[in-house]
Amino acid sequence: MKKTTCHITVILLLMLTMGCSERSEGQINIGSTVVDTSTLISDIDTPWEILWGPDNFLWFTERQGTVSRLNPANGQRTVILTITDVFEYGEGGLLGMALHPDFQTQPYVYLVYNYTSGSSIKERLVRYSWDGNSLTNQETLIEGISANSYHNGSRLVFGPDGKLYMSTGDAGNTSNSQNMNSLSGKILRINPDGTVPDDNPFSGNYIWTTGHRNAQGLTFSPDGILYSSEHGPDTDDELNIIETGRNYGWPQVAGFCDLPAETDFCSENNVREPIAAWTPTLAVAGISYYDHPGIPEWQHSILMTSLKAGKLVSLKLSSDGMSIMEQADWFVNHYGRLRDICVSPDGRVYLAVSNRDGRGTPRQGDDRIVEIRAVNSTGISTIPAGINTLKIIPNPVKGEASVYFNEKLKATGYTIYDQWGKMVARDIVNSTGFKINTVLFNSGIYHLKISGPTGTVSSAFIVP
Ligand SMILES: [Ca+2]
Repeated sequence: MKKTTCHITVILLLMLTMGCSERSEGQINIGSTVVDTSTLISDIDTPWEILWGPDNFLWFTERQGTVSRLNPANGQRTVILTITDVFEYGEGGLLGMALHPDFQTQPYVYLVYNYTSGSSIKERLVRYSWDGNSLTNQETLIEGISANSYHNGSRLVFGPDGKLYMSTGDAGNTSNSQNMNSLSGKILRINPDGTVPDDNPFSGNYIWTTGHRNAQGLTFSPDGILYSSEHGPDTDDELNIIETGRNYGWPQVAGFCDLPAETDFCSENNVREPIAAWTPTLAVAGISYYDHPGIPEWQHSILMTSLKAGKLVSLKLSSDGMSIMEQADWFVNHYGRLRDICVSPDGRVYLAVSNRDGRGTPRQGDDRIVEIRAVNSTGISTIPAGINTLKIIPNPVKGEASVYFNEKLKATGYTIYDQWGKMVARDIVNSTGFKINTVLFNSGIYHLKISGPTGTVSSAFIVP
């Protein structure tokens, strides 16, 4: 099999200049887009998973066993769970997290962590319930997965099919990856209640794909393509497209099927080659699909963090999402080791810095979560100027709507009143655009008021 398309152009850009917003630590150019960079929270310890919650807060895990909720407006952090039997050792500990996609009616939080059983290290997938203040009622969904002090995966992500996807590492035993009786070295597909989906490729088995070494990045594109980053051995870090029932080759294959010893195995075992591979390795970790006009240069790209290489990599996808057209590197050696990434609905990017993970050199304030934000968010720029501008799109509102207002308002919060003047919703505002959700509203006319230091703007909307 020949090497698949991977035309990569490396562009190194890092031009730090004077910042201008309140907490800005500097600006850089992403192509022609100027972004502010700032530290949202510092002095945390090995943040492993960061995600944007449906409550418009950031949620993150730290490897030692804590789950926190972080206010993106002011960096205020609340610890909502400490798991006491987490075994943090080497690369292991509390790892991935995902929130149920229908969180409003099914407020479940899924977590993966390592623990000890006798003298061995294991991995389990658990589910907690969010009660509005803390995570309660741990339920074990899968346990006893072989783990080790290294190669434990484990990223979690929900797919558009409502199923939970989980990566596992080979646990330092390369024979696990091709062993259909082992859940290690795989990507698993799981029902939200922890059972095996009826339509998995291997009947009665969680296994979705085989032949993985240690995948620590998972993200879906809006087209439903599942991408995964994977740590290679001393060569061949990979970016893969995860396809039902395919074999990703480890330990017989690293990177592309390009060595004589690899090609036979690849053709005999339906091996899916990566869409990109890197030698020397970068130590690739969390990935996110970026699709927002805020930073147009990153639209339709996979943004990939790296630990050893200490940089953010943007990978521009082809229109069908099946190959990579261009690579660019950002923040090279600027923050140090980068473990994970997430994107807010208004196009801000958050990076989890991981210099306290035992492999890095902590700097003052480490570890931290960094925010990257376009100075002129294009989420608002299409709205005509004028501080009284307030748009609710669409209106009437069935379910979710986007709210746009002038950034000069410097809004800090919004309130929604029903037609009798009763307050039905309120929240903080931390950007120049946000979403409202009316799923739980009765039919009627409502008024949205947005307030800031310069005044209040309001607009009516209809829930049919
Ligand atoms: Ca190879």
